[in-house]
Amino acid sequence: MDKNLLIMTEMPEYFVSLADKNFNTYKLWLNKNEDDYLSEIRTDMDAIAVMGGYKITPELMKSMPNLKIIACYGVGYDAIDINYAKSLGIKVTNTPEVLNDEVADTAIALMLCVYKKIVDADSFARNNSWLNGDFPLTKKFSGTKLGIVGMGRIGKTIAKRAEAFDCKISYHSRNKKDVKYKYFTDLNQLAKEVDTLCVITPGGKETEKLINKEVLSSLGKNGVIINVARGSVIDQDELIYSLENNLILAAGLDVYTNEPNIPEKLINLKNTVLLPHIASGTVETRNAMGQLVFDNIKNYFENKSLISEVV
Ligand code: NAP
Ligand code: 8YV
Repeated sequence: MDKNLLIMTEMPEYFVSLADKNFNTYKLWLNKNEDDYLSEIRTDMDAIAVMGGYKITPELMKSMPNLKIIACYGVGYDAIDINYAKSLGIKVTNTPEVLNDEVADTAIALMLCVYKKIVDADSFARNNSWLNGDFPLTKKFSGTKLGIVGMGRIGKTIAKRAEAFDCKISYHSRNKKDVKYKYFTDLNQLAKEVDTLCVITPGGKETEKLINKEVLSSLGKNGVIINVARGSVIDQDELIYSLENNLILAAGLDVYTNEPNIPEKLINLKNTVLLPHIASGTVETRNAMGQLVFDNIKNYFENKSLISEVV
């Protein structure tokens, strides 16, 4: 297809090879001077493919007069100025559903790692500390009270898994959902009620610092925070303060406010399990996401309906 696709960021090989076979591809990240390269090609670009965290600003969109579609390699599209794209008639697509299992698996893995101190126990075994005595007893996860903040596609998938652990599940979102779990309109009330608060809302202005000092204090000294949403959803400074002062028990985090930077203080804490934003990061799931990114772009240029347009 004689269309020009700008790939902004390094992407899994599966997608890149599909794109190479079907479009004229322009790979921004391979260029030493990205600004010079962009100025050279920008007016000819018909489409953009981009990893979730990369900002697509109004200035960039405005500088590309032929741009018709931005395909985001992720379900969260908070880094793209959607309203501005709409105002220019540029379509935006994302990758919902295909990563639900993966992200839910990661959320549960974080819960188990936090409660059962799996990462510490691994280090303990490797450095032969066992020779000096047994690993300290940990905390049972099965049967605990789990509060899910954001009962959407992934939230429901997390709940399904947590049911198998006999967790008592409740949730908060702006609207009540058609699910059997207990609904809390008030996030603070939910935090007071549960052992673990698992955050899986979208990012962006609407949810910025939704988990604030008050919510952390409601969760209390035995409470655990799991964040597989976006770093922006939690007030990171307040989270660090609460962890340092044992105002909450522990946190399992996949996301941070200024990725890929993780604050030194979080790294040094003993009551955190930290992942480098890998919740959807398996070959199988990233390939499925890549296929969806590709199919959306292809459909657009074949005048077929988009599979997952952000509306
Ligand atoms: P979704 O189906 O749209 O679900 C989002 C949920 O959040 C809905 O239940 C929504 O319900 C709720 N929500 C939205 N705004 C809210 C607010 N201000 N306060 C409380 N609840 C709010 O999205 P999804 O597919 O499950 O994905 C959720 C997010 O997970 C993505 O947007 C992305 O940021 C993140 N994610 C992270 C990773 C990772 O690698 N760590 C991977 C995939 C996704 P209401 O509209 O009723 O409030
Ligand atoms: C991706 C994500 O790792 O889907 C999302 O919202 O955060 C992750 O699946 C990220 O978008 C990078 O492409």
